[in-house]
Amino acid sequence: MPQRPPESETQTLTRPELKTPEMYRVLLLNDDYTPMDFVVDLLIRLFHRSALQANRIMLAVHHKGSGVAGVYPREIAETKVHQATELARKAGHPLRCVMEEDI
Ligand code: TYC
Repeated sequence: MPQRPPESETQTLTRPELKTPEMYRVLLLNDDYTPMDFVVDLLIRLFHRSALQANRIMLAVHHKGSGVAGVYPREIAETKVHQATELARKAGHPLRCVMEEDI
C-alpha cells in the first residue's frame, strides 16, 4: 500500500483568487462640430457596433448629450478612450470620449 508523505512534506496548492474585473462605460459626448458620419464610422471600427447600432448610438448622443459606446475592463476602456480621441484629433474634430465606472 503506497504511503502518503507526512503532512510537513506536502504542499498546499491554493487557487489564486479570481476577481471579476471592474467594468467601465466608455461614453461619447455631443458637440456641434464632429460630423455624424465620423461618429458612426468610429462606433463601427473601434467599438465593433453594427451600422444600425452605430446610427442609434450617434443619434442618442446627438439628442441627449452623451451615450455609451461600449463597456469594458479598465485598461481596455482607457485604450478605447485614447484611440477615439486620437482618431478625432487627427481628423480635426473636437469629439470627446470619456470613461466612468459601470456600477
Ligand atoms: N452633434 C453633431 C452634429 O450635429 C454629431 C455628433 C454626434 C457629435 C455624437 C458628437 O459624440 C457625438 N454634427
